[in-house]
Amino acid sequence: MALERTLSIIKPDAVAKNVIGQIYTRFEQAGLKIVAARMKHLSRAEAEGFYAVHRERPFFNALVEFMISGPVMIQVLEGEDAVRKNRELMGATNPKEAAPGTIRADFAESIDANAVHGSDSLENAAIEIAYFFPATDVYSR
Ligand code: RTP
Ligand code: MG
Repeated sequence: MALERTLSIIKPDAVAKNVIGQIYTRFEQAGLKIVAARMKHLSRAEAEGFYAVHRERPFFNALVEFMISGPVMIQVLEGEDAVRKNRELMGATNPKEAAPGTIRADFAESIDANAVHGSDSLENAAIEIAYFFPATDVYSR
């Protein structure tokens, strides 16, 4: 299996709940290394640009409003099969459907305030990592 990188965002609801450390522990226990990290309060333009693929979806405005409602914690995770592994740790988009023990089952309230983002493919991971981190700020190890 290949060493991969994926982009993870701890969304405003989970930052407000003070569970950054608990979520980081799950990444670490799954063998994912944090190789870049940054806390940031996204501007509307940054959030809209990040979610540009969803621009035509009915939930786009609500998603952007939520993502700019407070600071987020953005990290690059590195490890074997990192994209899929992170999605597995996250659980289903709707926390009501998320498997027990997943981040969303344990920390998310609703499909809008669902605690975390994770890249959904290796291709999108590369695009999303570059959106937030210059290559020199990612410390592969
Ligand atoms: P994410 O991108 O945040 O990791 O989540 P995801 O892949 O599981 O879900 P995606 O389809 O990419 O949607 C992005 C975010 O938009 C919100 N959403 N709301 N009301 C709705 O039907 C709906 N569908 C999606 C969620 O907050 C989702 O995480
Ligand atoms: Mg997605």
